[in-house]
Amino acid sequence: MTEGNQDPGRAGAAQATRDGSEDAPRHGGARAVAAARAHDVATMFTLSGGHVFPLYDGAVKADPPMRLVDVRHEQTAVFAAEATARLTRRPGLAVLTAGPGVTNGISAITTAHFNGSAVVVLAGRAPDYRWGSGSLQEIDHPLLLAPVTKRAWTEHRADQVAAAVSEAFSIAAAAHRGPVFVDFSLEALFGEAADAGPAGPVPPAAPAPDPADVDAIAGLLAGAGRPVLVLGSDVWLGAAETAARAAAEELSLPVITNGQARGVLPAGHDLLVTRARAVAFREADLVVVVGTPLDFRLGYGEFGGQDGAPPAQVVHVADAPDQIASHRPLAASAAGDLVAFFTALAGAVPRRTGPRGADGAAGSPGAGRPGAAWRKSWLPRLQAARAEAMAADGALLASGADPVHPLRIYGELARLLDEDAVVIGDGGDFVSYAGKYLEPRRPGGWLDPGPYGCLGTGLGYAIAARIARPSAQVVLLLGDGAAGFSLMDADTLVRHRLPVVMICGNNGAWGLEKHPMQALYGYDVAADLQPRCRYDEVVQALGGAGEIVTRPDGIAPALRRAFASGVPYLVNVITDPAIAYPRSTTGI
Ligand SMILES: Cc1ncc(C[n+]2csc(CCOP(=O)(O)OP(=O)(O)O)c2C)c(N)n1
Ligand SMILES: [Mg+2]
Repeated sequence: MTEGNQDPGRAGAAQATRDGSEDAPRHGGARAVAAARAHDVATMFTLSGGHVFPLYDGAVKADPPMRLVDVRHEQTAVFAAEATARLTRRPGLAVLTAGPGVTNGISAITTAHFNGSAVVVLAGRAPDYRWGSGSLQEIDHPLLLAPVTKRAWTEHRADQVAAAVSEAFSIAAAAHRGPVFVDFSLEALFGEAADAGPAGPVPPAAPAPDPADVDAIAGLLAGAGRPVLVLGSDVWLGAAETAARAAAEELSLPVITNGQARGVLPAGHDLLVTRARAVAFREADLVVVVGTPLDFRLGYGEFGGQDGAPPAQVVHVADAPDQIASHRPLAASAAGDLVAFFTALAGAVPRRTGPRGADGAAGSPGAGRPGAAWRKSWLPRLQAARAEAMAADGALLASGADPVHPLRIYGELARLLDEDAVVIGDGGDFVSYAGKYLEPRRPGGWLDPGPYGCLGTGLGYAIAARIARPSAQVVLLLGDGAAGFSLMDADTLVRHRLPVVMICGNNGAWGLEKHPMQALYGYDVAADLQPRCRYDEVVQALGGAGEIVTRPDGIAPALRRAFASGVPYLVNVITDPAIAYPRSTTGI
């Protein structure tokens, strides 16, 4: 086990304080760790390299030591930091060594950029005194990182390290959140400073949206006949889940959720019509999208307009003005704190519809009741479409087909999941099925890769989830292709004693690419993987456990063994390679 840094006996003489403000000379690494801790960071995810040794020394000798989780690929370290931010809503920290350590982390940093995740990446950097002479791994990282971070810069002075780290965390955590990168020249990190330098600023609270904007949205809702409210990840990340649910309930708004907002309305809630998405988006006259971009996942914000009907009016609400869509006309928009938005909206709509009455009928004294009009026919229409979709699923979720239909796995898994389970998806078709058919009962427990769609998030997300939610079930759904990117980090689960249930939907193919290529060209290449590859034995070889399942009735008992095992466990389910997820969009 490599958890020796947890041993208080190893804490040395140079103790870090929470604010790093005492005056004894300490190296930049100790200053950085103290500053990170002052921003609520509990864990450093990393992969070793000499350029960052002082950050480890700082972690080990802090009092108490900072938990250090060493992984097998830098992208896993950054994905773990990203999942920490997404699950705990406090910033995540990854430490990468110079050069290839940083470049290996870039896909994960970009994922954090697309997901609006508050991640700070601290990195080593070749020494200043030799800069330009070609020392090992000398490269100017911030130039590479600038396009995918909120800010990327180099710190050259030991006495500025604490301030730089503190500033990085403040920038990352301020709405709209995102990754921040700082690299430290060897002089800054190994050099000693007597002074911690100026303290970094506290992240500013997002301002409330302009009341006039909220009022305009309330006016649109008051005049709508078929409105839909779409909730996305920033509703969760902005801690607005309670306010969002209260507003939806107050206004009787049909709700569709995506990303980390899944679960804001729990599975089975009257107003949750995610399963009737197609009907809702086709027939709505007003779509209010909050906390998620109008990207390919939402048809780029084009709703309705079929068969000669006018397109729906679209409202976009985000936590910061630069997140408001500019690629399509909007009927209204608002930017700012999302709790304040939902609270203001719930109050503003009744004001626009008149006094609240008892029966809600138009033209009666109850006409002012929020949602009066759409409660009568629009909501029931969506609820009926939802019921129809769910009834149609039943047969496949219970499918006895051999080879296994992937949906049967979710039929079995849904029965075993606790309310607070964390479910992570890393893969193609296999994970698309999960996104559609596993409806969370709480927000903040679902992690998909987000709009950047990067395969390989799996083990990093799982490591972080296990640490962030120590008593919850953590389930990682892996396509067999996706598994190849990060499965070596099952070793990290084993070394750090982090039990996770991994379920591999093994169709022996890059399914999400194979089927579309077949459809386009009538043949496919570069899309096959080894059939029945024993990914379960990979995890066993790394010190975990696992088993292969080839028949539908073997799934439930295997999952039960996995949950009971208390170790990293991979259930390798061989699924039917002929089955393609029925996809209506390619995202292009
Ligand atoms: C890093 C990265 N490389 C390639 C892709 C393109 N891609 C998207 S889905 C997919 C296939 C995934 O296969 P698998 O994980 O086995 O899931 P399946 O579709 O077979 O269920 C590929 C290659 C990607 N999204 N990310
Ligand atoms: Mg596959």
